Amino acid sequence: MATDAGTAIPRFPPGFLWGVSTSAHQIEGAAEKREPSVWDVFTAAPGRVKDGSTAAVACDHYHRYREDVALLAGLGVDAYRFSVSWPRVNSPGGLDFYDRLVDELCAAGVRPVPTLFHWDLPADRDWLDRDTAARFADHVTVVADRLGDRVGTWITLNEPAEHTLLGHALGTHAPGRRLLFDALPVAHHQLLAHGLAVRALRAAGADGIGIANSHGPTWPASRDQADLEAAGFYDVLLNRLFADPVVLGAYPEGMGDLMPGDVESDLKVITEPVDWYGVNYYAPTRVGAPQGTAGEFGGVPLPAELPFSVREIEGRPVTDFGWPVVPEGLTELLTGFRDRYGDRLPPVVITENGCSYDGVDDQDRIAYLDAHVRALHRAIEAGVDVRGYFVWSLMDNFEWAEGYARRFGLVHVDFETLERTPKASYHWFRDLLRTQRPA
Ligand code: GBH
Repeated sequence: MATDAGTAIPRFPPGFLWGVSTSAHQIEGAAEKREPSVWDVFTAAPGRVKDGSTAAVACDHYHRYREDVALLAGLGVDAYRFSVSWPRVNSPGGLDFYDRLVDELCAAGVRPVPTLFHWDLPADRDWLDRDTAARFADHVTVVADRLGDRVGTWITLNEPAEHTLLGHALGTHAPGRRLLFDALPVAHHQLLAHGLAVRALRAAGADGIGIANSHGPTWPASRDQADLEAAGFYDVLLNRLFADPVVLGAYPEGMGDLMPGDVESDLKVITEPVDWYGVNYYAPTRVGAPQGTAGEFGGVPLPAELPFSVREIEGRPVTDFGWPVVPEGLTELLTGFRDRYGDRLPPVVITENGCSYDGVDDQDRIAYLDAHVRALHRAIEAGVDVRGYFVWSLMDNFEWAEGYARRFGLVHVDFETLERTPKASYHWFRDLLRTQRPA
């Protein structure tokens, strides 16, 4: 795979931001010190998470954040993307934790990049309610007022597409609803929440605002009309439905009619200008017309009644999760974005990229990351304005419906002892960052 291995990774532009990502529910633990989230309710029911686990303790980052910030400092990253748990902020003293974390990061010379929603909605809220968008903006104001003196870079939402699809359309993530296309209001209300959050952050004096959307190229299964149409529809649902409203202030054709409320006036909020656009990239998806089975989305079986089917991408290595390794998909995605959105596309930051593999001597993860960093550089050479790259994830953590079985970390976590052990990929990334810095 890594055909360039051995030659040095090219130099990225000056000021390029190198970082790693995590999210609150996946690492913090200390569940007793926060209000419940939809994920606590979801994982309490049997059969929802593969290994039957919950995130009650997870990596116990809540108590071990100093050790984790030391790992970040040892890695030499410019920035750390974490998320602020809304249910924790709702609990007495909850915001104090993020206050301490931000202080620790600043003292270590690591830029804090908080995400204000990464799927752990307070258990008494619901994205089917329009009001949740306004309540989210209130939460954002509370956090910005407290952390804004030290935080200059903000992310409103993480992957509203996945939260809609997995949480509300297919039911394999919290809150576990299986609404299929009736889940679309969840997408609209999150996008509205994003726009209101941008306004709340500006009102609190913030700049450096972005969103982290999940994207990947859609590859038609063939040139047949039926496959092209099915792939086009999939691309609308997973990519354009979340990028077009933010970047262009419009839904893809036909989709606005399916959304609730005064969509035209909401779009003016949703397209409130951002300073940069975050892309989480894992793999492309090959899509064709419906057939007997609809295939899988990230390991989740899709219902056969969908108007498309996901096909296997053959001839590629796959990660432990079964996702194909396609680094050039990242170049293709970014040049495609530039071609589609032109001057309206804000500078791009890769807010997540990574893979699940077991083991501490994780040469396969090094090969994946090496190839994707090179693919990213090719997009920059092709003229795409990319300003940063964040690896998912700093450490192994609670991988949602997969529990602790999938390991994405640069740092290994023993979930019995909670001991952290840097993997080979941690040392590889540290060395890459050293060579990227001016001497
Ligand atoms: C992200 O989700 C989340 O933000 C993060 O919390 C999570 O831990 C991380 O990624 C790892 O899962 O089946 O080959 O077509 C990304 C989830 C990634 C799921 C791409 C679907 C399709 C791959 N998506 N995946 S494939």
